[in-house]
Amino acid sequence: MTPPPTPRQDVPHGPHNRQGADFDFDKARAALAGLPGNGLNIAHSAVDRHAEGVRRDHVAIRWIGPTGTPADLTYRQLGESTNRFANVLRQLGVGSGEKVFTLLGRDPAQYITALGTLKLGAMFCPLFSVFGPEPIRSRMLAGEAAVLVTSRRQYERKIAPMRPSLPGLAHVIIADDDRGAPPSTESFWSLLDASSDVCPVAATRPETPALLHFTSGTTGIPKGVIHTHDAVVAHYASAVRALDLGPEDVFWCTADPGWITGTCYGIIAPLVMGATLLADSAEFDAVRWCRLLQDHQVTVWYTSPTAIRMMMRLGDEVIRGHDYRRLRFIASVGEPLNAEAVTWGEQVFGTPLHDNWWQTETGSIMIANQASMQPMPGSMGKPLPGIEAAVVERKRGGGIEILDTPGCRGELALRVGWPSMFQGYLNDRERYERCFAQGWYLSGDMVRRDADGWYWFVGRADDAIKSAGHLIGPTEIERVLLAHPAVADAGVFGVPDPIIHETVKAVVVPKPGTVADEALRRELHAHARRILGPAIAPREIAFRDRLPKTLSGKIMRRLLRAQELGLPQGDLSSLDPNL
Ligand code: 6R9
Repeated sequence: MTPPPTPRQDVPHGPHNRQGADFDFDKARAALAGLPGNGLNIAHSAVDRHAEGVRRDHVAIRWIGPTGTPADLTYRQLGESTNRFANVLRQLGVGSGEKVFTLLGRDPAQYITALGTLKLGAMFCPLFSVFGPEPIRSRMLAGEAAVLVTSRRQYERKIAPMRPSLPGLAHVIIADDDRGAPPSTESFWSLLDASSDVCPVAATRPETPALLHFTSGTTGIPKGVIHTHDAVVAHYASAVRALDLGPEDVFWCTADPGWITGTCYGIIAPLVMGATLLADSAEFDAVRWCRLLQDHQVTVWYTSPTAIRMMMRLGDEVIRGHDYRRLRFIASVGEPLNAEAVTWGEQVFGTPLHDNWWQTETGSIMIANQASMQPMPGSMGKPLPGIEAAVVERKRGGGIEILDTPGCRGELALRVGWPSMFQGYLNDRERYERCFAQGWYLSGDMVRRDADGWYWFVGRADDAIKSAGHLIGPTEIERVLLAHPAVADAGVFGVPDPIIHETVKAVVVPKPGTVADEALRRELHAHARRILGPAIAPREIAFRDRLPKTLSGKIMRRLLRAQELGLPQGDLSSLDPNL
């Protein structure tokens, strides 16, 4: 068994919210101040503050490599490596505001790239490494990627063939460069070794753009969500209030940094806190995860309902056979967490699960079963201090009505003005503006608020699919199916799943003269997996003669879904009767 990173005082089991119940945005902002001219920089808050202070020899990142061997990086070492990477970017001619992409997973280079990029004042944009070539290409094009840091395998399989179609991509840097970098690429660790470990942090302001994360809605184009350096104030405050995180914790956020959770809470929040973050390079494996919780003496764990339900399925004996005495707080996000999972967590881990709710657009946790509250199984919780939430109804002629009766149901809205509110959608001002009404941000999620103020998730207002935490836009998948020569039309929607919340189903209309048989189905599965990657490709494909469409020609995915699942069909007034 590996010893814990640094000797710690014993922490009591269960939440204790050491920073006090009154820790809010103002206190977090005051604690992070220190750059000249009221500047604010995420990398300064997360790294330099500690690298130059009393926590410099504390372990910042404990990385578990593919062989299971841990490697530790102290705050001082992280400070030096991120200085070096910022200098590398500067030498490559990358200017502030340019975008540095990663396609990496949980690799030390991911953390160094993220924080080095922010230190320089450039924008960090991580992509899911499970994405297939097309989602990667469309995002890099939309985001005008100047630099990509990736692995040799990802480069050879996905990037090299598409590189001619990405003329703006000036530099590709290979992180696992022990065999040297392939032609037209550079090697991460060699570049790092050759540059200085001294680098002043860029004079960014709270409103300077810092992060670009792509997310999906109903329509085809993935939305590039922009967050500023000010988001760090909310990462910090929410980590105290919703995750009960403190500097002596060993914190494990299991999310991939390609997902906003993996960046904000898998990188930024624990480092801002001065805690130790655990980074596991491997994918989900229930038994190995139990061992990691035990061996690395994880105290706070932030994971997904899908992972919890996959563990539940294995049976209590397997999960119970480990020592979780250090584990005192568990939280989850991304999909609804069913009440059974909350109770199960308490039985096997000795501490309940705390569900919380937020979105790529909100940039940090908004609604939570907070550390100071007894969790309410099945509910997403209550708004964090400084966050004003409401249940609203959109009115026909525009505008909203705020509902306030006990048990009201409607769209979840948040009062504009919290520090991590997104600054815009990349190149889409109009879409951004459509998210707001009368000083409220409209989330697109339907909720219910009970008489005691607890929020309960009802469903999404759009057609986006949530599958194992991935938010998937149906059009992105339909477009890929339509690119197949045998396909005339395609409609994609989510099918409820007890473990991963939803799976992706596609209904395909074959071209006239095409035989809709098992061979075609297999071919379409292979086609979608090759282009989209297995995480978002449809799991099920069905054939039909036609798809239900609106009078304006849009696929009625809701109706298609109802028909396929045998559910009530709802309002059919906009259905084209000729189809
Ligand atoms: C952080 C993240 C956001 C969407 C959101 C909602 C769903 C997130 C949830 C939840 C029920 C919860 N969602 N947390 N649904 N209960 N606790 O997930 O960001 O990928 O942008 O997804 O996920 O539908 O609108 P993102």
